[in-house]
Amino acid sequence: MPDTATKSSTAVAEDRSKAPGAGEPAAQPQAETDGFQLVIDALKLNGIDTIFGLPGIPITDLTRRMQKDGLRVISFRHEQNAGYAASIAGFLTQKPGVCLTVSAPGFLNGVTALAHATTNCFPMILISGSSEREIVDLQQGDYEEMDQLAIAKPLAKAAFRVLHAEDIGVGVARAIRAALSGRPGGVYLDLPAKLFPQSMDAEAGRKSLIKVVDPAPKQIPASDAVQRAVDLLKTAKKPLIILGKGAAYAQADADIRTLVERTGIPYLPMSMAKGLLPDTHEQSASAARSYVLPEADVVVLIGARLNWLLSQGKGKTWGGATPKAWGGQKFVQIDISPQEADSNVRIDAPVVGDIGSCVSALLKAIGPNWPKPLAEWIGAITERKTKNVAKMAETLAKTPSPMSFQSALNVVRDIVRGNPDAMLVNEGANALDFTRSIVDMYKPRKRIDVGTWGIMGVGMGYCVAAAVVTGQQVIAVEGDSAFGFSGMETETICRYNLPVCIVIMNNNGVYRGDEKNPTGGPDPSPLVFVKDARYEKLMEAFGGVGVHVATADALRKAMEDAIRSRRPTLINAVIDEGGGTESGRITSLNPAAKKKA
Ligand code: ADP
Ligand code: TZD
Ligand code: MG
Repeated sequence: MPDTATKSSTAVAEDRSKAPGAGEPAAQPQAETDGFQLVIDALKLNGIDTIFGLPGIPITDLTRRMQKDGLRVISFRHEQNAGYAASIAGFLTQKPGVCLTVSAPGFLNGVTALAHATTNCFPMILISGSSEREIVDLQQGDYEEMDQLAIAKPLAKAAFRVLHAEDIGVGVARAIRAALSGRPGGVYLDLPAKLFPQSMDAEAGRKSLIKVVDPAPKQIPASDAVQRAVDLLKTAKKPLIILGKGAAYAQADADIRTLVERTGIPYLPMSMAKGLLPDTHEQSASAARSYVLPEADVVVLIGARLNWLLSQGKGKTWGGATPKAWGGQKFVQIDISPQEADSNVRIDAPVVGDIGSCVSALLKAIGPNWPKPLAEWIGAITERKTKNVAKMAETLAKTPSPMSFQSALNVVRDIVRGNPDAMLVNEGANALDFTRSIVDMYKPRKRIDVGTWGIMGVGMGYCVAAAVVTGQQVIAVEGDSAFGFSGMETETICRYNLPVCIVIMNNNGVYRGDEKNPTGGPDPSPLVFVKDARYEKLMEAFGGVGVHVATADALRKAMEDAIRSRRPTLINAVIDEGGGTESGRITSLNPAAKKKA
C-alpha cells in the first residue's frame, strides 16, 4: 500500500503544476505533498477506509480530498452522532473508527463520543482541526479558540497533537496503536489548521508514513494463571460463565462457543454479547438470571466488568445479605486489562490476556473430557427458565389496544428471528429493557445499544455505522425520548439511502407519557412530550418511508415492507402511555427522599 502514498502525493504536485499562473513546468519539477495529503495517505496506508464527520474550517478541504482519494466520507448533521458512529464502527471491525470534526464547538460535540468510546473500550480516533497554537496559547481570541488537547486528555485513552507535516505519519500511527492495543479506547488527534497546507518533498513524505505492524498484539496469558483458573473451576458445584461485550469485540466466537459447550457451564450474555451463542441455546441462563447470580459459586467473567451492570459483583443481586455485602462467589476474570481485577470484589483467578488467547489456553488446560456440571444445578436452572419462558409467552401472546411494549416487541422478535443477520440498534429505558429481554439474538455482534453509560443518543449514529460497515439491514428499536437525541440523522440515513428501519416505541415521553404537572399549571410535566407526535413525517420529509401503526399486525407488515424494500423507514408505533416504569429496570438507582418517621 505504500504505492498509494506515492501516487496520490505525486498527483497533488501535478495538479499544482497545472494550476493557472503556475507557468511553464520547471525543468525538473520537485514532486511535493502537503499536510492534507499526508493525513489521507497515512489513514489509507493503515487500512482506514471510512470517515464519519462534519466539514467546516479548517477541515473542509480535507473531507473533499478524502472523498476524491477514495475514502468513504459519511457526513452527519451533528458531530456527536458521527462520533458515536465511529465508536461503534470500531467495536464492529476491530479497526479504529475515525470521526473528523472542526475546532472548538465541533470538537466538543465529538468529545462525548470520544469519552463514550473510552468508557466502553471501543477503538476510536477523534480527529479535530484546531486553531493557531500561538493565538490559542496566549488566549488572544482566535476563531474557535480552545485548548482542545488539554480538554481531550482526561476523556481519552491517549491524546496527541501534530505540528509538522513530517510528523503526521508518527501521529497517525501512535493514534492507531493507542486505540487498538491492550484495552481499546478513544484517542484524540489534534491537527492545527496550519498543518494542512504545509508542503514537503513527496518522497520524504512517503517515507515518513508508518504502516502500523500488529497494532493489537496478542497477549498470551501466563500458564500458572490459566492453571489457577482451571483449579478453581474444578471446585465449582454451581459454575456460571458471564460473557461481556469484550468477548463480542474479541471475535473469538468459535473458541468461546467450544468453551461453553465443552464444559456444559450455563452462561449469561451481557446485552451486547447476546448472540455470541444464539439466545435460544440450551445453556443460556438469561431467563433465570435472578436465580443464577446469587446461587452460582464460581463465576467466569469473559470480557465483562463487575460494574453497575452487574451490581458490582455484590449485594442482593449476588445473594449478599446487605446492599454492599459479598455473596460468597469466587471469580475467574478473563480481561486484557491487568488493572481490572479486584475493582469491586476479590478476583481469585485473574487471567490477563486477549480473550482469544485466554480462551484457547483454557480450552487446552481443561482438555477434552471436562465433567459436566451437576445435574441438580442444571435442572434447577432449567426449571426456572421453563417457568419464566412460559410466563413471558403468555404476555407476548396478548394483543392489547393500544399496544403494550410486549405486544409490539413480540413482532420485532419474530422479524429478528426471520432476519438473523440484521443489526439491532436499541436505546431508551423501557424500550431498551423490554427489547433486551424479549428479542433473541442469533449471531455475534448484531446487537448494539446504550452500553456502559446507558447513554441516550447513540441511536442514529449507530444505525448509520452499522449499515455502512456491515452492509446489512439495520433495525432500530428506539424510545421516543431516545430517538429525539439524534433524530435529525434520519436525513443522513436517507441521503446515503441506508437500509435502516427505525421503530419508535412511542409512549409520549420519558418512561411514560401520562405524567401531570403537579401544580396544575399550563406547562407539561418535564417527562412528557407532545401527545401522538408524528415522528414518521420526519422520515417522509427526506424522502424515506414513514408509517404510523397502532396494531401489532400493522407493525409486522410495515417492518416486513421495510426489510423487503431496504428503504429508509421510520415506523411510529403507538404504545400505551401508561405501560412503562420509571427508569425501566433500574428503578433502584433513583435517589428517593428519606421518608419522615
Ligand atoms: P459488558 O458491559 O458487556 O459487561 P464491559 O464493557 O464492562 O462489558 O467489559 C468489557 C471488558 O472487556 C473490559 O474490561 C475490557 O478490558 C475487556 N476487553 C476488551 N477487549 C478485549 C480483548 N480483546 N481481550 C480481552 N479483554 C478485552
Ligand atoms: N441523557 C443522556 C445522554 N442519557 C441518559 N441516559 C439520560 C439523559 C436519562 N435517560 C435515561 O436514562 S432513559 C431516558 C433518559 C432521558 C429516556 C427514556 O425514555 P424513552 O424510553 O422514551 O427513550 P421509554 O420506553 O419511554 O422508557
Ligand atoms: Mg418513551
